Amino acid sequence: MYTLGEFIIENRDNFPYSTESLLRLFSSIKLAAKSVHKEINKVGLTKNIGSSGKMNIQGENQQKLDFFAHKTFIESFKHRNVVCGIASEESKDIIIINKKKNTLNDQYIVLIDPLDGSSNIDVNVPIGTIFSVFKKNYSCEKKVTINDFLQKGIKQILAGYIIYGSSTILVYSVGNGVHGFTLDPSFGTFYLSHPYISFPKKGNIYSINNGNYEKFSNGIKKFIEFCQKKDKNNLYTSRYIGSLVSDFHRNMIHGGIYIYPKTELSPNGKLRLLYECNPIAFLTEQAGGKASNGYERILDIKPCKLHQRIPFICGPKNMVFKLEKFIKEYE
Ligand code: P6P
Repeated sequence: MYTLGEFIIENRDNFPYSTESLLRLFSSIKLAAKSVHKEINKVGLTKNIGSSGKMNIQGENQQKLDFFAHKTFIESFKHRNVVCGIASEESKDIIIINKKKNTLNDQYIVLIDPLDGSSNIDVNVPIGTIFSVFKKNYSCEKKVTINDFLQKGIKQILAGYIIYGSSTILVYSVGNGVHGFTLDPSFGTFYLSHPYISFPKKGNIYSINNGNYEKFSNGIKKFIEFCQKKDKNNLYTSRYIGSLVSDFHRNMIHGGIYIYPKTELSPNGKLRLLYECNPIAFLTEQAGGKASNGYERILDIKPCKLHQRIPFICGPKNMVFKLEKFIKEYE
């Protein structure tokens, strides 16, 4: 079985930048992921359960483990001399990492949701870390600025997530398919377990928070009605965990659409473009699917703010096309 490092080296011709820099990036990600995995697996026995008592930049109640994961990933990225700037859901502003002397020329920008779905921690529902990586936009010599973070999603060089569930799986793509690696905790090693993951041609799962039904636009309501139509050929089923990484991981493997649309109360939806939608959209397309805001491709959208929200739809092409058609017809 390939380890993650062996797989990267084996497939180095499919990565347009230096393999050493990619290995360094993953060395940070793996180290932090193992530390977060360890903490999550015993959270009921440690002081890390529950709320930190603080609100994050999003005005959401920050869980203690949110901050632990944020700190762990930031520290891990700081010590590999390949990341020059980080944006995190848990930090209002960008975090600039000053270049050290033995730094590789390649300098990367990382955007991260350290622990997505963290409100599920104390009820033992799977949660995840989502990461998105770009090359520093402007010349390496220039100081990192916010513009290095506001790049279109199509320019990501690496995107992925770690899902902390019945097993801990690191899923990523560098633009050559989507691959999953399962952590063997006894060795502390990630082994290739899901090579070339792709959406099944026909999906039958739809994931949306039906509690917001009355606040949805007509196009979304029509799609839900279509999925619920009383018809012997209607094979759709609703699955919604309320943890993006878990809902997406299941839908990518079993075949389903994930929808977090705008509502009357949240005209831009809830999910953040830079460190939730862009990386998941990148993986979606690499797995043969489609990701949009209902009108345009997520990866083509030019970000304007670090924490901007956007309506988000991702899944098998035929299901996303179907929903976009309802939106066009009934909006
Ligand atoms: P709601 C978690 O807070 C999150 O950002 C995603 O992981 C999840 O899919 C969504 O919000 C759930 O939001 O409004 O349905 O509870």
